[in-house]
Amino acid sequence: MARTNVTAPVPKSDPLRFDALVVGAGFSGLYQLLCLRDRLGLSVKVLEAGAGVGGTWYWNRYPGARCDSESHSYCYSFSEELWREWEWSEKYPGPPEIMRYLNHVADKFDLKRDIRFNTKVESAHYDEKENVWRVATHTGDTYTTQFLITAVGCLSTANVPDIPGLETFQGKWYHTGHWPHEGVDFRGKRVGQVGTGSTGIQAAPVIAETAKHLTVFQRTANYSVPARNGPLTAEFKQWIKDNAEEIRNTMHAAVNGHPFLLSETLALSVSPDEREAIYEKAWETGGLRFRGAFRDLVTSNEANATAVAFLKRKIREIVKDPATAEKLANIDHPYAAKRPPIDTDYFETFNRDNVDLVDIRADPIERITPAGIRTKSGADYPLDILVFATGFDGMTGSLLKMDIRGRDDLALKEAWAAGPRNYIGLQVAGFPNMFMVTGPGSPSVLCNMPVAIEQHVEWITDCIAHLRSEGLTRIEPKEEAVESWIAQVNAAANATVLPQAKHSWYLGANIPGKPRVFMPYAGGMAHYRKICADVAARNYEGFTLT
Ligand code: NA7
Repeated sequence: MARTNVTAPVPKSDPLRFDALVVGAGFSGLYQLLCLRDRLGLSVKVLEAGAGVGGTWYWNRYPGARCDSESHSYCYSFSEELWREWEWSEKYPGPPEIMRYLNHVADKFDLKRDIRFNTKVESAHYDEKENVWRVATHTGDTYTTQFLITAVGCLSTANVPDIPGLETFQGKWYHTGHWPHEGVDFRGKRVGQVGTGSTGIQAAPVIAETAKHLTVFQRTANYSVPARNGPLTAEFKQWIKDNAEEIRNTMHAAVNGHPFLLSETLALSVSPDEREAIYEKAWETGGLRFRGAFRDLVTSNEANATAVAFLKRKIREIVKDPATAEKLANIDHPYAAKRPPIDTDYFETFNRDNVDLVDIRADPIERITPAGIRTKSGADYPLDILVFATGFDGMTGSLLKMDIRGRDDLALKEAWAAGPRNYIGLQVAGFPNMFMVTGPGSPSVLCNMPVAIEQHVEWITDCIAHLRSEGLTRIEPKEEAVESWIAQVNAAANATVLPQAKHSWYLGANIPGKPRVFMPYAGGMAHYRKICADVAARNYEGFTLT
């Protein structure tokens, strides 16, 4: 990628005028700032709602929170020096360690001086006459910028369900995505947890350790594979340092950007006994590597059914009470069709005396009362603390929360009324010079995020460098290119089992009224990387450059 200065920064007569404005200071925003400021020499400002760097990790400090990518792959790979000097302590680090890493990166590259914290972007309007974006914040400032880059993350707008009576609840309630930084003391408390996605599956075992009683309210039963977390050995840490290139190449060749490749074996090409042995080994290895046990687990329903049978059997073996085991194993979707959680003692938690499971698909929550939760059957669950592990308005929520308007005052909300539409996941027709990092239409959440982020940030940086070196000032996609990309996104999804999970945030199904569209690009990160590189190599085919 381009690493030299191609233009001088604009004169700083207006302190709120920049070449590029980046929204968000998580993994994406930090690297985007570094690339545009230090490699291209642009004037750049990052606007961040939180009081510090970290993005999703800044907000998600709930009990049990951990990364589900292996730590040595959940980091930047652009700097050999950074790679060698940083040491992860565990296989799956939690927010404090990831925050330390991101602060280390921000300090090492002197990024914080160009980030304005505690600043929420409220609107971004394109001014066609001047070819600039005007970006207004909640503090009353209006910034002007040529390039607008949204680095807002895919899972940052918390979904607090609209359950009648919440305002009458006499206890305390929290959403895992906005966890108090000082923590929550569960000792002696009756806790209710709504939600059994990746977050709920991580939180329940830790809450149960100190709470007097925990009631888990489950709407959709979920698979989970043991994470098998643990400290990294000195030998492994050295191996990471010495094999940076190889690890990076593997991540770039892998379908999902993880540091391992899928098996070449098809699930039904081996005997039942062999298959069982492979699944047992994958279960022992744990983590997302389980998904790589066979090459066709997410592309063939028959192959997937073998994983489903294995994982449901594991639940029934672990959970001692047969009625609870049945509720937990009553899973309605193929394995990995929803983001597959990994856990530490999730199913084991239901063997504790202080933990109960309530199936709210069979007996839905009717309302929240001052004393707790009441279900349709009239059952009352008295609670002191209510934890919503109910996920996010994923992928589009944080973009649509801002009032983004492109050419002719077209609101992004309107342009996306029937679901997100863009070209190669990077740009929307009618919204010139606006780029999205890991937005819908790109592999994003189906991928180990830092790999997807580095690819997008570097592509955007190269694109802006190209525009400036060619004396061009504007780029936006052609409508027919968008149309063709949407067809490719749909075709890629339909070639997998992923759209078969009806209750999935990949489809927007968790948010009432949200259009049901499969949002991420499921054709694989390696393939996607090539598509983006080819588009750039063919002089930004599908875009109009002026
Ligand atoms: P998820 O995966 O969206 O899970 C949210 C959970 O909350 C899931 O079990 C939902 O059930 C449940 N939920 C959502 N709304 C309700 C209402 N109204 N009533 C009852 N239950 C509800 O979010 P997570 O935070 O766990 O994980 C998000 C990502 O973060 C994850 O994929 C990783 O990438 C990291 P449902 O399945 O919708 O029936």
